[in-house]
Amino acid sequence: MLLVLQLLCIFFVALRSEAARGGSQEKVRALLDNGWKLVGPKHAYKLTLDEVNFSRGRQICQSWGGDIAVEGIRTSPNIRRKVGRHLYRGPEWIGLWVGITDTDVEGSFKWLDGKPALNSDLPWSPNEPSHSTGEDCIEIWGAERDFTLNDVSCNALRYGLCEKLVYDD
Ligand SMILES: *[C@@H]1O[C@H](CO)[C@@H](O)[C@H](O)[C@H]1NC(C)=O
Ligand SMILES: [Ca+2]
Repeated sequence: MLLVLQLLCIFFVALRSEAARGGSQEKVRALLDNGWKLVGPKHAYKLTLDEVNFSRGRQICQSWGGDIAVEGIRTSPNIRRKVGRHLYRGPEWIGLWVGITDTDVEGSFKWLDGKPALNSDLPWSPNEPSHSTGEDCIEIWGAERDFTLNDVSCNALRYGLCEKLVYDD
């Protein structure tokens, strides 16, 4: 009797996890069909179709159910490079908006979720940050510059790097 109960339990647990997996696979397929790319363990990425200013980029990413990239990029510099390789379009002076700004206090960079950007979060290009007047937003430059960072005016036109959490485990 006990054995039968145990077997039934195992059977139902297996069924449930199968259903959960099927559900998230459908979700992932829909994302991929919409041009999102899975990069790294948890997130999907997609660029805005046009070059836009930072706030417009955020609007577009949010309308797609994401935001300008923060969490996945913060996790590891290699994710930054992988995302760049998958999505960067060039030319080299047109980078990708990433979710770090120093709009509040000049020189004090923060992620969009309010966490301070550590030095290790800021692999600058040589001679950057230049802090020219109003360079409060950050772009990821292209392969030519090893996907390093540049501070630039938030009004500049760049591709928004949108990020969406896919696997929340
Ligand atoms: C950003 O661009 C949008 C439209 O492309 C424009 O309406 C808006 O004023 C711009 N924002 C800033 C802060 O320049
Ligand atoms: Ca700069």
